[in-house]
Formats: sequence, structure tokens, C-alpha cells
Amino acid sequence: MTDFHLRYGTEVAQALREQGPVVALESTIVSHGLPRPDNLRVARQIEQAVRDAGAVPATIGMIAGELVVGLDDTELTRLATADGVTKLSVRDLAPAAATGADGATTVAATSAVAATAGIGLFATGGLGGVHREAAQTFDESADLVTLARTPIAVVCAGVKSILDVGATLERLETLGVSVVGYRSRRFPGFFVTDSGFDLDWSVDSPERVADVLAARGQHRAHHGGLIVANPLPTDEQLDPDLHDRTLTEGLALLERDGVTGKAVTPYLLSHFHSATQGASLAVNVRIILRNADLAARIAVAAARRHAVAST
Ligand code: PSU
Ligand code: MN
Repeated sequence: MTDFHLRYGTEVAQALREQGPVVALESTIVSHGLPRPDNLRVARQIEQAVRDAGAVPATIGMIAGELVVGLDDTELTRLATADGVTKLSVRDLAPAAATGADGATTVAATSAVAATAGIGLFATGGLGGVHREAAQTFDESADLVTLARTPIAVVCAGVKSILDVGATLERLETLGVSVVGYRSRRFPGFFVTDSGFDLDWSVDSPERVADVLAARGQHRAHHGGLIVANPLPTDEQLDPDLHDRTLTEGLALLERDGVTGKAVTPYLLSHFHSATQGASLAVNVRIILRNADLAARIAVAAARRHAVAST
């Protein structure tokens, strides 16, 4: 992944020059994943969570055809509030750049751009994955295949529970993407703490994650991503019964309205937020803030390690 023209925010450019801790953030959760007007406030809070933990946030998105690593507040506001902001996966970057579009980058596109920029950590809410009807629809997020070839660590609360979690984990195995639980041997279920699936690996501090990253850097055969799966504490999750009811309902509505393709994820998330009267939104925000904090602490540990190694 090279050759995109990138414009850097001033603070991000400086941090990268100094090899300081930087955390990439995606913009699709802002434009398409969270309802207005909360989305802009939350986008700012996510950046603040990264700063509070000692790293520099680099929210990535496209402004008038230009990919920006480290959107400023005006640009962030534009992606959060303007009409006609396109959801950009990796395959959309070239056509969007050529047509001068405003766009928000998904996990896939953000990972690709961040890795090109030399950023090793990325925080989001939940990854895309294999959809429940994938055996018929072939709907599998480009997040998975992109992580297979992109050297980046993504801190997330697993994959959205709207997906087929078991199939997603199988695909991650096939694609060679490492998955480690943060202080847990269970794969998180995004809104809920436990997806019901086991993990082979668990790490219990930012320093130990930095160890994994350093080990991976020494294995040149492994160029893919690392997923750091950070579950919500059980007392902060969405009530699992409410979750299951809302999901069943949402999947039925999806079929009724004939929603397919890239509209599926935003549709289901927005159903959750309205059907739970904001309860899922509060949980979603907690997830992202916790992940931003953990990613920043890992970035700090990795930068410290690097500084020690080069003295
Ligand atoms: N997780 C969330 N909210 C989101 C997304 C993930 O909690 O809005 C977005 C991410 O940008 C992810 C994308 O990359 O949804 C996946 O979309 P798709 O399934 O169309 O690949
Ligand atoms: Mn899809």
C-alpha cells in the first residue's frame, strides 16, 4: 500500500518525524456509524481520549479528493455534518480522489492509509466482517482482507454483533490475521462483552501488546495486521436480551427494506440506536473511547520501547 498522496495535519507530521506515539482514527464511524448531532461531539471526545493517554490522534478522511492524515477541527466538522460524504473503502479511494469527493474512511481504508503514513496503531469500535447471509450474498467486509496485508494493530471490541462472528473468526484465521484478547480469552461481541467464541491468545498490559508488535516486526514473513480485542466490562455492556431482540428485529427490517452492500452496516447500527432509545449509542461511545485510550497507551509503550532500542 503506497502511492496515495497524503496531506498531514501539523501535529501528526511532527509526531511522526519524532517517532512519537500516534493513533489513527477512522471517520466512517463519525459520518455513518453515529447519529447526528452527537457524532461530532463524540469524534472530538475520541481525539481527546487519545491525547489524555499521551498520544497524538490522527483522524483520517478525504477532503475534496485529498486524503488527510490528521483532520483539523474544520475538516472533522465537515465530514460529520455535510451532506454527500461518501463511505470509502479501499477500492473507493482512487475514484473518490479523482472526482474530488468528500469521504469518510472505513477500517479497511483507514488501515491502508495509516500504514502508508507509518502509523502502527489504530483505534475503532468494531471491525466489519462476514455478514450472516454471506453464504448467499458473499457480503464480507473488505476490512478482513485489508488487514491480512496491512501492517497495523487495530484496537476494537471485536466485530459488530450484527455479523456472523464465528465465520468472521474463521476468515481471520485463513487470512493470517493475529487476534489477541486484551485481558480476556473470549472474543468480545461489540455491544456485549462476550461473543461466545474463545481466543488462543491474551495479553494483559499495553507493554505486552508492544512486545507482540516488536516480535511481529522481526518476522518479515508476517506483514499482516494484529487485532487487539478489547471487551467492555460486563457492567457496561448492552443488556444481552435487549441486544438479541433488537438484532432479530433489525435483521427482519433489513430484509423487508431490501438493504444490501455498503448500506447494511449503517442501517443496522441506526436501527440499534433508535430501537434502544440511545442505550446502544451510549455503549457504542464507551467502546470507542475505551479503545482510543488503550490504543494510545500501546502507542506510548511502543514508542518508548523504540526510543530505548535506538539509544
Ligand atoms: N463499527 C462501528 N461503527 C461503524 C463501523 C464499524 O461500530 O460505523 C464501520 C467501519 O468503518 C467499518 C465499516 O470499517 O463500518 C464496515 O462496513 P462494511 O461492512 O460495509 O465493510
Ligand atoms: Mn459489506
